[in-house]
Amino acid sequence: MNTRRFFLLAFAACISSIKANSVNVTPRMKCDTQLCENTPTTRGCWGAYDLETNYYKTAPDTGKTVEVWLSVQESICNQDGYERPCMTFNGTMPGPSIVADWGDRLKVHVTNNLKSNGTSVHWHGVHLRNNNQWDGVPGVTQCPIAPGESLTYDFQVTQYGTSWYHSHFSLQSSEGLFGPLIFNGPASANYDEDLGALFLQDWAHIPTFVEWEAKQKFGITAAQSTTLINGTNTFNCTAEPHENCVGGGKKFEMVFQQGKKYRIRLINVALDSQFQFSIDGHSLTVIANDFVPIKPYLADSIIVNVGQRYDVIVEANAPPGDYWLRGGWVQSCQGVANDHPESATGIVRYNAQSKRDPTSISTLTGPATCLDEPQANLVPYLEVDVGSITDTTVEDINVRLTNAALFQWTINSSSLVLDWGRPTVQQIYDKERIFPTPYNVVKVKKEKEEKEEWAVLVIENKAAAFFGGIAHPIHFHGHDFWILAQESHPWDGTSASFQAKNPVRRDTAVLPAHGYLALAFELDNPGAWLVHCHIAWHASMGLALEFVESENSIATSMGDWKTLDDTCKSWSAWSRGAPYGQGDSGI
Ligand SMILES: *[C@@H]1O[C@H](CO)[C@@H](O)[C@H](O)[C@H]1NC(C)=O
Ligand SMILES: *[C@@H]1O[C@H](CO)[C@@H](O)[C@H](O)[C@H]1NC(C)=O
Ligand SMILES: *[C@@H]1O[C@H](CO)[C@@H](O)[C@H](O)[C@H]1NC(C)=O
Ligand SMILES: *[C@@H]1O[C@H](CO)[C@@H](O)[C@H](O)[C@H]1NC(C)=O
Ligand SMILES: *[C@@H]1O[C@H](CO)[C@@H](O)[C@H](O)[C@H]1NC(C)=O
Ligand SMILES: [Cu+2]
Repeated sequence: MNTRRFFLLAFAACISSIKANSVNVTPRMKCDTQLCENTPTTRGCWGAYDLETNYYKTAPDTGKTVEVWLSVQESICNQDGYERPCMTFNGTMPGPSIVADWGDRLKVHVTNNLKSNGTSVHWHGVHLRNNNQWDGVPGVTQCPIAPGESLTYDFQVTQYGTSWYHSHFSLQSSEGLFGPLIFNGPASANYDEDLGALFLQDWAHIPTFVEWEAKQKFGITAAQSTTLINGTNTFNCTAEPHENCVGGGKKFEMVFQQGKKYRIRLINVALDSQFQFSIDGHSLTVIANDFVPIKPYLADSIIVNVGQRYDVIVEANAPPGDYWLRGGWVQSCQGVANDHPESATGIVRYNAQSKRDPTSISTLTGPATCLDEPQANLVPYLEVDVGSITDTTVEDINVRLTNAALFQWTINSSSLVLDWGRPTVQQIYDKERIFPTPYNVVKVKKEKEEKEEWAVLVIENKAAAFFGGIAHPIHFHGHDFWILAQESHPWDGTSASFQAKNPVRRDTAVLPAHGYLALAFELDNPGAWLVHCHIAWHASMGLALEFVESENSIATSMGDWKTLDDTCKSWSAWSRGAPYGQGDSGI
């Protein structure tokens, strides 16, 4: 594109963003300044916008719509040479990449082609400003999509960076229902090529719904069978023969060209595993955590907890050869050993024709405790301080056994259980003011509508020592959070430890064992937003709450009620004769 045409296009986009900004925020007037194109040497640029743009307050509107069709279906997966039934988007795991530009509108038509499960799709980390009904949580923002039915998710992309979409229906995402969700935008360091998503994943050789039966009874049992790197790996059938172990798995491979800088988007989509990512002989320049660009820092390896993303740049500056890429299990998070820790590898080659196994070695040691990357490293590029706090919620996490001797996680003694057929937003629309206790609803609202106000959630990890090794990756819907404190010791009940000046900001962070996590978020998005542990077993065992934010504004901020009703009617008709009942919290 020539410069003049680019200028005109960007200028038009800039003007239209002032008129038609659906984020309901003040657009940034940058139209008069020099426009700057995003190139390998100017990655901070984005036309009339850039890395300095406060994306919580303003966003481009490209006028462009990206439309995608997804089929949710039963499949047979052979990711590592071991065949098993699974569930996929369009027959592949990971599912198709969804890629849009910052400021695009995204329309995703989802059809449920499963025989015996409902489904829903969640856009992990996406704010969905004033668009709560597209958050994809059955029992909170919608009824499940019944088999044979379709639902169109439709929202504006106001953020940029790396994430994933996944089913939020029970344990389905661990059955294979996830895929890359990439929003192009500026970056805080330069690179030549974007290699896209790189998924870190654990994988069992039996269906998750079967495993679940045992998990509920015994709590912590063995880890998943193996790990996959971007959906693929090998498995040794000689060591564990089985008729389904048919072979054909292969290692993930990536080809580097000497001297080039590559952007890789790491995403942990595991059921319950934390990974340490590294590439032998190479260092990583970390440029973003979740959807938040950070001041670049250099690392030999990076710890990625479930639901988290890190964008890294790797320079191909090692002597040409073959190198192991590692996504090893963090044993201090696991509590139990994985049988094949050495197998969590892929290969980086400098010569695409090479077939050799690398001989490179790693001298890295795993961390002794289950934590996030050091807070001091994760400095947001766009500096935003926490504003005036008008609401504080304190919640204690614990674990208990039900009368049927099944494990449940609790938040202030209440374990989440949703009714898929009666989502929170529908109750709000029907003006029910009191929600069922197991919905774990916490109401938050502003004192003065016109003011900027913030809320705080302090989560204390009170689980007894027997379960005490366990940290929980806590994920927020509808918001980024600002980490006021993240400590491995009990909270003193005061704000003395809180850091409000441009603290770490993201949408998924670890609640340390025996410790606490204090999170601030701006009250700028009316809706029913789930907050939950992203370990799938724990979410199924009820480790979640819902913020009902600015309740009186929710109905008006969500235009389309007919779709919600239609989805619920179809679900209600189908579920009466459904072969299976709800076997967990619902999420
Ligand atoms: C997914 O499959 C449907 C048909 O089932 C097809 O129409 C659609 O284009 C596919 N989507 C993608 C992203 O490949
Ligand atoms: C979903 O389908 C699986 C079989 O694939 C079954 O085990 C599970 O019980 C079903 N869950 C619900 C709630 O329908
Ligand atoms: C990982 O697989 C996805 C397709 O699922 C692909 O788009 C992406 O480029 C792969 N990642 C890398 C780093 O090669
Ligand atoms: C697979 O397992 C068998 C039996 O334990 C062992 O002899 C063999 O070396 C293993 N193969 C590989 C490639 O690790
Ligand atoms: C949860 O329990 C703690 C400790 O008893 C209490 O201080 C807090 O107010 C409770 N939180 C809610 C939302 O009820
Ligand atoms: Cu958890």
